[in-house]
Amino acid sequence: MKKEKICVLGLGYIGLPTATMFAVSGFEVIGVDVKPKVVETINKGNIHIEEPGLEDLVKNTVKKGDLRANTEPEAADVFIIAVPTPLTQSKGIKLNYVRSAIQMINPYLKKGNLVIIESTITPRTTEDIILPELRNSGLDPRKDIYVSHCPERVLPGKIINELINNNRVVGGINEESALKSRSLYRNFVEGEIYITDATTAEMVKLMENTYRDVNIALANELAKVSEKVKIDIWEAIELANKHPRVNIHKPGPGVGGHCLAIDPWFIVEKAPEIAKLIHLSRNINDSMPKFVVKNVKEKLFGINNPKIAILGITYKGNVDDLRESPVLKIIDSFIEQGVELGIYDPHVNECQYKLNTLDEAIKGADCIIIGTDHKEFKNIDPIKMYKLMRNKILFDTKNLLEQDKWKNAGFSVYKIGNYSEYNWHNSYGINEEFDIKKEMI
Ligand code: SAJ
Repeated sequence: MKKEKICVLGLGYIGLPTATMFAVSGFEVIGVDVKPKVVETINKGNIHIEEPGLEDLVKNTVKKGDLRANTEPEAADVFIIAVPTPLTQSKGIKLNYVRSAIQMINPYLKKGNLVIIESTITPRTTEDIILPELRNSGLDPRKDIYVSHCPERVLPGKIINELINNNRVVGGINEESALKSRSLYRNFVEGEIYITDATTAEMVKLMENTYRDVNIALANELAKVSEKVKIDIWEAIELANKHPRVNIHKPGPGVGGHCLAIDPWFIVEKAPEIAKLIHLSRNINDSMPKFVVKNVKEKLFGINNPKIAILGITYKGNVDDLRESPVLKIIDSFIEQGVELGIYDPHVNECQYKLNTLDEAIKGADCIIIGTDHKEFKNIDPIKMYKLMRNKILFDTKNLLEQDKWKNAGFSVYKIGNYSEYNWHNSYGINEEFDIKKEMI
């Protein structure tokens, strides 16, 4: 039997794993990317992004001939669009990559084809922009083809597992489109696949990331308040979350990545006069890099020509992704102020800054900032760091390191939202020891 052919446009963090999963599931898949280097890398069976488990799958499927890449699309049964939808300087949504992807597939579209938009888009984009654009193919998208918005909801670092196991929402321009899309994803999705209309699916995806962004903004605001009332916000959040209906997220240096830091703006853009909480939350999260810089400068007060070692610059732990990383804003601010920096990130090979080894970054430094919660950092030996540094200050924006271990090694340890030195249970966590001490009082 002839294999169904799928053409995936955009071979980034979502497009490439999705293309690969369809190739693994028995489809003939053509991946399209405008960057010749990406196409070349994939055709050699290699990958240009860091994602656990992906490289082996790409290698195998390319070898078998089930996945190949090109800079141009070709005729297929299904077209999946997974190109970026970035923000403009003024926080508007740039739809030009989606538009040009549709323009690229229009000459190849045939009756009966299914077109799926996976890229995150503003509510009503499928109805108001994608359908008119598809009409330029000469076909009537409501009668001749099937069209759906099927947003991806996977977490970078766990993409393969989540592609298979997460529940999905599939929104069609009509019921047939939704049903056809559901059967397609069924080939590898083991989670539930819920069907709805395209606009609801657009909104659901944005709401998920907005919920998280607003929740993190609350945590960040509470962290700032905790410094005023002199408590450790990390302990307070852990205790509040013991309540069965409370789930406060974690404070940090800000919110990065291409989802949480971006998606809420899609809603704000559509309804600026209504979406006030969402807008404010974005501003609170965007204020965190400045807050970190101010805090660290206070700790460095009186030190001449300080050097700061920044460990971890990606937007979150254990990925190589720098998109919207708040740590880059922290770095830029220190560079602007002429502060000497050592920068170390075991997951990043190349970026706009000069990267150091851990020892180079730490040597002669006065302060370490933990910017990202990479798992490797937990094994850093504070005694070794102590010997290499001039002053011994640790500012852990992610509450990653064992505070007592670093304190015992001679470090002054600070976190966001932490004034625990004022508290009588300073060296106790939320553990048995803490409960015992409480009982004694
Ligand atoms: N962060 C905090 N505090 C927290 C949790 C996260 O400051 O308590 C920060 C992280 O450090 C990071 C940012 O938020 O800078 C975003 O990280 P994340 O792990 O929450 O999310 P993403 O952007 O990697 O992936 C999200 C996921 N969405 C949800 O969990 C609702 C993922 O499922 C989506 O597929 C993805 O966005 C997307 O593509 O939209």
